[in-house]
Amino acid sequence: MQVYADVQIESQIICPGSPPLGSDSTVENLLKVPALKSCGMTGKGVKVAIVDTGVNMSYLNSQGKNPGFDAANSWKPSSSTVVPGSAPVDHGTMCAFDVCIAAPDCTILDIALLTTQRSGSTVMEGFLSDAILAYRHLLNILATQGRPGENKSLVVNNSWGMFHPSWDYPVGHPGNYSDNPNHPFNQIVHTLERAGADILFAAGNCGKDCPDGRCQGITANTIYGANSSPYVTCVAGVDTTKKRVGYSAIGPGRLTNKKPDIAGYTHFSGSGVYSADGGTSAACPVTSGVVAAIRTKRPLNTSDPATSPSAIRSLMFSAAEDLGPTGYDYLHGHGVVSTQKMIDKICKSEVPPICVRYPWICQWLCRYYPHLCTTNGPLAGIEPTQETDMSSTLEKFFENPQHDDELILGFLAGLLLQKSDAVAKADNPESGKKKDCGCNG
Ligand SMILES: [Ca+2]
Repeated sequence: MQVYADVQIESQIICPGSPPLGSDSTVENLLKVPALKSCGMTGKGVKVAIVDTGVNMSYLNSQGKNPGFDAANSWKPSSSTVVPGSAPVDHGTMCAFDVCIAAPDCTILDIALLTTQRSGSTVMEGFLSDAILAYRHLLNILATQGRPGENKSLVVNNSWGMFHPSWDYPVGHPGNYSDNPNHPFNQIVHTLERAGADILFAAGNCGKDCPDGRCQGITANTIYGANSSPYVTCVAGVDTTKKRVGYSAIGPGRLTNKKPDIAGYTHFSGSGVYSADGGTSAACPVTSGVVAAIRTKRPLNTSDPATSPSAIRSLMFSAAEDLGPTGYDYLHGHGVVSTQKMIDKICKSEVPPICVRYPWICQWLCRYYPHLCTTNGPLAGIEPTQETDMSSTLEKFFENPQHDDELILGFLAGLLLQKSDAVAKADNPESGKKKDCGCNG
């Protein structure tokens, strides 16, 4: 019986090789993607760099994902033969697919760093030399003056990390990466964040319940180097029932204690690249997609601190749904990524409450006063009604005697505005022209 009970417990936790649990549609529902979309949070105009094995855009299209592709700003290491955007279907294509769950209209930059052939004295050394070049390239993109009105936001997805301390110089060695904030790659990560990029890293797959084989049994303090930088969002993994997957790395992190920061959904059937979009490798781009969706409405403006990467991180962390022990914990960070509070904060707060409750009142206002509904107007984002006859709307209004005072006042205000405008036009048909005061002969 004891053995049976153990098997039952084991079967409830997702491990490497477990079958997928749920699909990308499940994740779409969990992230309230339709609500994001109706608010215009689709990632449109937002660049998302997939720092990975390369992306295959036509495969993404065949899977129903049609993000933009920025070939000019894509990049590959000099030792690589991959063609950005046309890479063999692999890990990077899975990541791009998962970004598109919450940000279907984003623009993908293929940064094919993981195809590097460069070697060094340690597993990490040669790789990190190219990682620095990749990040320098991303810095140049942020430094380039965009067109007026262009969304300058850049989200950087990193579903990679080192698996074992033997891949690195020992802690204390001047070349050490894992614990050394002064390592040039850790430094450039900070520089890129200061320049305005939202950088996300996977927490890694060395969680103690069922670590990836490459962890070689090391499951404590496995969030190494940039994955644990204070300037990035470090993403743990939960399944589509919000249960932590057994391989998701547990904090604390090496460079900063409180890692991971947040959990993303993983181990679902999605891109079709593998049987499951798994690992913290999938949790990370799912979360990057949410950041890209936010950035549609909160584009980077380097002179506005409310749009800084740290402000976006705070927003994400405060909106997360707490899991496990109350408050921040080393298994889930602040909890699983959640969009509801962001939808409330970013979408609804931009619109007066009366318009949220009774959109048609404001749609009529926009019909008569389009200037109220332009980008900077108090009713920005509301589309004017296409109706020409208000009487049916009026009838509908009076058919319901249950209206509260707020609604009645709002409705009256709308009618009065319409009325006063009509009166002004009738009284002075020339009001649109410059008046002749007759005072200067
Ligand atoms: Ca918690």
